[in-house]
Amino acid sequence: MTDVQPWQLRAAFARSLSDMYGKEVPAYTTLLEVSHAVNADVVATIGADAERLGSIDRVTAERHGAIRLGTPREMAQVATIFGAMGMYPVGFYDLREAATSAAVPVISTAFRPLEAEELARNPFRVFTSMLTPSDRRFFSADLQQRLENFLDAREIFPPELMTIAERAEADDGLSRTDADRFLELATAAFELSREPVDRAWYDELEAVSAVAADIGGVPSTHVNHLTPRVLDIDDLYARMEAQGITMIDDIQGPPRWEGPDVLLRQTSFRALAEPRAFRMPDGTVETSSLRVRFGEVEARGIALTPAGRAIYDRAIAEVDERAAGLDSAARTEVKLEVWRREFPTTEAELAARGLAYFTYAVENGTAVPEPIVYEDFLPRSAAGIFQSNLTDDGSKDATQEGVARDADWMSGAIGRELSDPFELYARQSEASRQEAAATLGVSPDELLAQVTAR
Ligand code: OOG
Ligand code: NI
Repeated sequence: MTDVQPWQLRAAFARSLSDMYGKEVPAYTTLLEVSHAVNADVVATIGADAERLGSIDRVTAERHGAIRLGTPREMAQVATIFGAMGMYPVGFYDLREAATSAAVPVISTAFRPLEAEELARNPFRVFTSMLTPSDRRFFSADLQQRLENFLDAREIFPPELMTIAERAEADDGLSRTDADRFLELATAAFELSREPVDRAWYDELEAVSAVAADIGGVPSTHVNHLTPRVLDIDDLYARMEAQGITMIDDIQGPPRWEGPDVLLRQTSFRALAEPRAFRMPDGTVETSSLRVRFGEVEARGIALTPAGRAIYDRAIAEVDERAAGLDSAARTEVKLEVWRREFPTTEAELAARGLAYFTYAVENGTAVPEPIVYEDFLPRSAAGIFQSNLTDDGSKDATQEGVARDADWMSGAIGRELSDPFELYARQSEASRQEAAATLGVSPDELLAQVTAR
């Protein structure tokens, strides 16, 4: 018998990380307070509609984190730690390609719960990136070798944590005592280390890429940011600026508009400079500062099907092209214009054109479509978040051939299957359609025809 189930570990871990981060990064605490105030106001203003994409309890507890690791071994270890909490790798993101200005030599996946029930219990997800030292566009053969030696020698997850995590996965939960120890060790593994940083090594990597230095320049890892969810991100942005916190120029992703919210809108405030000890080449220790942690916030919308996503990708590419060099207000205008041309203004039309995923509730003898919330990330937005928080663009030799990486490679590196986000949404939608059709005594095709005809 286990006392603590995976979802309870996940919820407790999200809380524990959030408490730790709040103590270390005061602006994060401000962000949480403002988020809660915004959410309370939205609920007070629009009532039940505010909960259309998740209960207010879920949204209030909802966070995502971001971490950055160095090696397949570290990825496999973190997969075990997250597996203990019912979180599994979903999707593949190649930020080397998505980043347009700065050198971002990483590929990523996101660990999250897979099933609707588990997501409803606690949707905690962690965007997890992994360095690509063999990519010659960023690293010479010599630097690759020294970087891999450095990474292979470090131990960021203690053996005791790994042992408990393996037990949790095998037993589908933990005893109370093990759970407490697990939470303590797992939280500590993501705290910012106070150990002195080797100045020369850090600087050498930073000249290539600030992200590479953040990952491979230090013997530990840390949470890069934790992101609460808000129901009105434009209001949040204004309130944060009013509090004197400078936000990045844009809200990434779709614009604010009159139609349904789809996918994900995100914004952040700049990395905070924090005092850090450095070991100098002559052996002395000096205090300087590093900007490695920041704050981010997001609003989530409806999950799009591949057809809907194709429209989104096209729209974003068009905005990028037409708005290059424009200021933030002008970019927003272009975005809005493209959106109004490309996206339908109602959920019903999204459903009818097969652009978004829905489940089907049976009410008064008819099926009512309900949107499925997007649980994943967006490569362009992720690259935007990475880049907007770097002080230095680093260097990338575009004449070199990049090393090929894809979902299969990542899955092999982690030693676990990577789920395809589209398949997860499609499965959830299909199961609900079958169930609603059975309840109503019609075929699933008839059900769909009835729903989309309305
Ligand atoms: C991860 C950036 C991606 C998001 O919300 O898209 C991300 C990172 O900076 O390590 O967190
Ligand atoms: Ni993020």
